[in-house]
Amino acid sequence: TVLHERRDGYAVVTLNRPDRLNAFNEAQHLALRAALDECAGDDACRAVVLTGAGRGFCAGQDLSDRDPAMLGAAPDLGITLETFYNPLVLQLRNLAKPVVCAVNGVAAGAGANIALACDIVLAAKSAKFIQAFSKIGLVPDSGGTWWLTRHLGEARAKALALTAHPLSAEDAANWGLIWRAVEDERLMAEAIALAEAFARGPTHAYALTKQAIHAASTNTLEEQLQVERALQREAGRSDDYKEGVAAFLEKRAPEFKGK
Ligand code: LHQ
Repeated sequence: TVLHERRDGYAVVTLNRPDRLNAFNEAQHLALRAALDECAGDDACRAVVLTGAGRGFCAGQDLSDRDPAMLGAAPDLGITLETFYNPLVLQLRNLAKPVVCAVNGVAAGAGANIALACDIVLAAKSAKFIQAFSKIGLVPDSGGTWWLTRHLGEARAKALALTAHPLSAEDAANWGLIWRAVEDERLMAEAIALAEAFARGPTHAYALTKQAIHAASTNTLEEQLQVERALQREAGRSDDYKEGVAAFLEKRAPEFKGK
């Protein structure tokens, strides 16, 4: 259900249920969580690319899954979120290395919002982002209401959520929901180029940068300046900072170790 390729300095993790557009069942959740846990714990892995096999990225929850929490007269979807989706969103967000999402095709429901939980989202021009939830009588989950509102503002967030309008990759990029829309045939090359660059980068400083930007969402300027002070103090003690300055002064490329 998930392919996990370990490459030189980074990992490529591929959702792999293409006949279901990589919709999530329990097995795919567990396999993705295990792959990301391994990436998190492996110092040799300094960036992650997340993508999907086949023509879709991810169609969200597999609506034919037999998860007991989803069955019966009064299914408890809260249990499904609490058990699987919420931890996944936080795992992606809190991973102490950059996560690049290569959205290769349609990203619907929780599939769209899991893409948005990644640090840098590249999408193939043919891909679409669909907040499909309202079509089946649900509420956007997996952070959807948070990402849409933060990135786009309430007007566009509400329209996307209430209408389930399929947002093109180019509109998503122009609106600031994702980093870039790229030609379909260039998608993986561009995602890999980013991961390769991150794999040679100051991994610890990247992790601190993620933390700082996440904190900014809810902080005042005064609070955020304090966050930056604390994180910069930590970055300033790293080997990579020493190396970065030395390389600059010696007019050579830095050799970051990620620490
Ligand atoms: C699927 C699915 C799918 C199963 C395509 N499941 N088979 C959280 C907690 C608990 C419960 C509920 O949900 C959540 C979060 C959520 O994610 S809710 C939202 C769930 N996702 C959706 O509602 C999206 C459903 N899919 C679609 O609307 C379409 O498939 C999209 C727009 C994604 C793609 O349309 P097409 O390109 O026309 O493809 P298709 O519909 O023909 O799909 C291809 C196959 O994949 C097809 O199977 P088949 O056997 O006919 O070839 C679909 O049944 C299957 N598939 N999504 N979520």
